[in-house]
Amino acid sequence: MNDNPFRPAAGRLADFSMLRVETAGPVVHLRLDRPDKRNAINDALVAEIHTAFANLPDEARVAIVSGEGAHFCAGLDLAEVTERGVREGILHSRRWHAAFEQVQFGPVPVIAVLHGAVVGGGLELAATAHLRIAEPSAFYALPEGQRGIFVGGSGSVRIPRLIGVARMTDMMLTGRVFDAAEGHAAGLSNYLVGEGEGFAKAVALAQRIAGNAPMSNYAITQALPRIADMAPAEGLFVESLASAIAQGEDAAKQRLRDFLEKRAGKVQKS
Ligand code: 1HE
Repeated sequence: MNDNPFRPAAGRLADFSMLRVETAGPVVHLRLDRPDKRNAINDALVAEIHTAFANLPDEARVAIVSGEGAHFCAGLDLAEVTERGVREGILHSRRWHAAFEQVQFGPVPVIAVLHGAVVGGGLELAATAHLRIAEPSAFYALPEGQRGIFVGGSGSVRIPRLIGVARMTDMMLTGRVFDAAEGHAAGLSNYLVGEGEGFAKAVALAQRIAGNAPMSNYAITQALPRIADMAPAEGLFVESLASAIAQGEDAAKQRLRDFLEKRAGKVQKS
C-alpha cells in the first residue's frame, strides 16, 4: 500500500523538465531532478527554480527542496561556463541572484534536505533555504578556486552568515571539504539525521511550521534576516513594527487566548 501523501503538482508547476514538484496539503516538495548530471544547475534549471518559487500554490505554507539520486547538487553546470564572456557572466550571476531571492523571500519558509555533494552553487542554494537538514552522506565544498571562478549564486553573501568569512575563505582557497559532521559543527545544517531520514524529518518540521500563524512565519523569514543586516537602532524599530503586525492578526489573538485559557501546549524539553 502506498501511503505517500505527495501528489504531482498541477498547472505551471507540472511543466518543468529538471524540477519535480509534488504537494501534500500545505507542503510543497521541489526535487532537483537531473541525477545523471548530479543535479548540476544549468540556465534552464535556474529559470525553473525561479518560476516554481514565484508560482507556489496559494495553499502552500512550507517548501522542501531536495535532490534526486546520490547527491543534493553538484553546483553550477560547468559545461555552460566556458563560452561566457564578462557581460554574460554578470547577467548569469544576476539570474541566480533573482531566483534565489525568490526562494528566500518568497511566501513560505523553505527547508533543504542535504545528502551527497552539496557543492558550489548547490551549497549556495542550500544556504538560501531557511532550514537545512543533512544526512551523513552530505559533504560540502566550494571548488570555485580550483575551477578558476568565484561564487556567483549569492554564496559570498549567504554562506558567511552561516559559517563565517574565515571558514568560507578556507573552503575556497584550499578546496577543503567538510563532511556532514564537520558541516554541522560549522553551522551548515540545523539538523543531522540518519541516512535516508532527511525527507521524513523535513515533512515533520514542515507540518510543525505550517501549524504556526502564517504572519509569524512571514515575519520570521522576511523580517529576521533583514533586521540582522541593519544597524541596531533601525533593527529595533523594524522589530517593533513586525511584532505589532504579527500580534495584530486574529490568529495571534486566538493563540494567546488559547494559552491563557489552558488550551494550548506548554513549552517542553524534547
Ligand atoms: C557535471 C557537474 C557539474 C557532475 N557541471 N556536469 N561544481 C563542481 O566543481 C563539482 C563537480 N562535480 C563533481 O565533483 C562530481 O561530479 C561529484 C562529486 C558532484 C559527483 O561525483 P560522481 O562520481 O557521483 O559523478 P561524476 O561521474 O563526476 O559525474 C556524473 C556526470 O555528471 C558526469 O557527466 P557524464 O556525461 O560524464 O556522465 C559529470 O561531468 C557530470 N557533472 N557535476 C556539469 N557541476 C553560480 S556560481 C556557482 C559556482 C559553482 O557551482 S563551482 C562548482 C561546480
